Amino acid sequence: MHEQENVNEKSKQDQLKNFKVDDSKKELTTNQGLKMSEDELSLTAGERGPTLMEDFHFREKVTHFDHERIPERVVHARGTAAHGVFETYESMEKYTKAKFLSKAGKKTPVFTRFSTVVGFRGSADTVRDVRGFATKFFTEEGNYDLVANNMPVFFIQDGIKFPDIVHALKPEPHNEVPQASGAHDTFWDFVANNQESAHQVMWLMSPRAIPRSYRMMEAFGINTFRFVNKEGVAHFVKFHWKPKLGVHSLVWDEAQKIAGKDPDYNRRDLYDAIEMGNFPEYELGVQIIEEKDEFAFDFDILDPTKLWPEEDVPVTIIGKLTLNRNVDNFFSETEQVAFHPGHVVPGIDFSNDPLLQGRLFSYTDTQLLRLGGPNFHEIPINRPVVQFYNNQREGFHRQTINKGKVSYHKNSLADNTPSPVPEDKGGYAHYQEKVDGRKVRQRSESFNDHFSQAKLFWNSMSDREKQHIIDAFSFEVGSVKDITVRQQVVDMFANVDRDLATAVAQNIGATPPENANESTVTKSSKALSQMNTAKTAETRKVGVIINNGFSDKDVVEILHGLNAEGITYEIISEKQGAVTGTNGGSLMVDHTFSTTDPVLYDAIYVVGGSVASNVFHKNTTYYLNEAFKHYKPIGASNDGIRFLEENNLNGSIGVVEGKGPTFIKEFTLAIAEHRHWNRKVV
Ligand code: HDD
Repeated sequence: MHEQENVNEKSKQDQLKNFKVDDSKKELTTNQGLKMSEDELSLTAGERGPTLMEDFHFREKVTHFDHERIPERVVHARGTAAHGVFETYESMEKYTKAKFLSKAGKKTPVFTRFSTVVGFRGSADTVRDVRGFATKFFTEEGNYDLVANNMPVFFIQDGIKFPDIVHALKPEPHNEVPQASGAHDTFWDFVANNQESAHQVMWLMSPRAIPRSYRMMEAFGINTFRFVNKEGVAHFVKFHWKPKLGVHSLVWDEAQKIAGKDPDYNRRDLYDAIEMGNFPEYELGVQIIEEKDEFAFDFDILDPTKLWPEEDVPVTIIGKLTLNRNVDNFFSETEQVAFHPGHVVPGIDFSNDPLLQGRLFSYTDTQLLRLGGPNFHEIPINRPVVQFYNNQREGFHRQTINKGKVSYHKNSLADNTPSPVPEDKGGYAHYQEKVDGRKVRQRSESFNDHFSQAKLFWNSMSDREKQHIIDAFSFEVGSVKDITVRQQVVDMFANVDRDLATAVAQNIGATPPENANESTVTKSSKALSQMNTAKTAETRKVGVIINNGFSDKDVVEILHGLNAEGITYEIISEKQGAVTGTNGGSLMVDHTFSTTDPVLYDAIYVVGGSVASNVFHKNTTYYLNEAFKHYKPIGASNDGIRFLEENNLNGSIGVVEGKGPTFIKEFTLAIAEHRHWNRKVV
């Protein structure tokens, strides 16, 4: 355990080392440390007789197995996580006394868990859903958790409605259908009858809901927090994560297919990237509003269904998160990690955002059930890297052995310790916001505008994103069986945009809105469209389709060239083993056509080979057309070029052919583009 001044980026890993066990090459023992001579046969009365009660090894092994499941998270059950480091770019002392943000270059160990929200623990990664992005900073002042989502707003304004939205979104209770999907009656019935959800639903229908990778999504703390500095001056703050690789999404047809071909798609992507040394990076940004400007906006800054447009309140980048180490054990680390937006450090405080206030209760409460008692903070992944001292004792699975007979405050027997720490010595003291009011169950009128920002979002979308949103509404609401609910949804979104509602109505057999009270907002925000994001080919994955008799020299040069651009690739052919080139060079095959699929690649590169069987031909045609349909870059060289010609793809947008450095350069640019939306796809 470290004392405060020793905390550095390695502190968490050093701490975890003490708990790691390597069972390989060891002798088998029971949990009591007893070496066992047999592990496959239970103790029986005679070779064909019944098992004996005294078989402690059988009992221990099976009992442990019988108890191996814990409740999955009620939301965000499906997830994956990694360790990393957060580095502060510049001191934020002016705004916050949080020590981990107080010095340029300061490094803090972190653990980040990504998740989908609605699906069960075994559900597919690429469903249409919000994604969670929760980070635990192991700071010298204790754990700070930033529990964020990949959309900047929420469905509801008050924590008391969280059970309602989640019940409506989860599989329906009578038949537990559908899994990990909002495309059903109860969700849309909730939406139509809780119109504060309009803004987030627009985000949910957009490409943001099917990210290409956890490495390529933004995230947002959503709730308004406070920064408090040494002088006690507070500012309102919102947190943002901005991925270095830009924000990129799948297309819907692809996302659905991936859910079958590789349900672990996003999990695998993160794990593989980290194993390869392609460490995901995200910059932390903050939007800051002075307390005096609390009422300066045309929305309430405490309303979690509203974002603060970046054009009005710029995002200042203050540090960088790098994920650089996979977990050793999924259950011990990823499953047992327990986040809580109420885990704060001095200098970070709450606002009266009613959703945040609700969250502050829920997270500890849920861990008590999920992790089986009040000592979950002692589970290795959850421990702060500074020692904790207080008078809490006992409870299930207590690990620490607290010495002495005093476990109360105040006392004289232990000199009144552990002693509270004054604020100026680093003790947490809540910001002394002045509040007074009657006890009411009422919301301020300033929370009542549900459509202006939904319209701002719509206005900010490119044509491609708008079409995605129309298609998503048509699929989701079109899957609703109750036609009155469908109509209610159409009528509701006419308040956002009449053309949107009309297009959806036409697709789903509802009546186009007649007397729409369409929002009059004309403003747009560049920051909201993914079209304006960073573009790079780095870490993208190319499927290389190749067969025996390929042209070694050209192809090896190209593959090296792509690698040098940070692009990764997998060799796909008809059979496993090696493919051999005309000059005798060979490449190991990673996948046959049947063990992978074009939806699992960012781009396809066809090389072909002099030997092309019918099977090779048929599959190459499928791979090319599927990639083309999903707007992906396609490259071809040597024998591969004739496949382009056969499929009438040559000369199309985002289709590159040729050889040598020019081809490498052009193909890299095409890959960096992510998708070629201007392509004509029939
Ligand atoms: Fe929550 C988990 C993010 C509102 C109650 N939430 C959870 C996780 C994320 C978020 C990323 C997964 C953490 C992990 O990986 O273990 N939640 C959010 C955001 C919200 C939000 C960004 C809106 C600003 N949540 C919210 C409300 C409530 C909860 C309003 C309840 C009143 N959330 C929970 C929970 C979970 C949870 C039930 C389930 C598992 C857990 O906490 O540890 O307590």
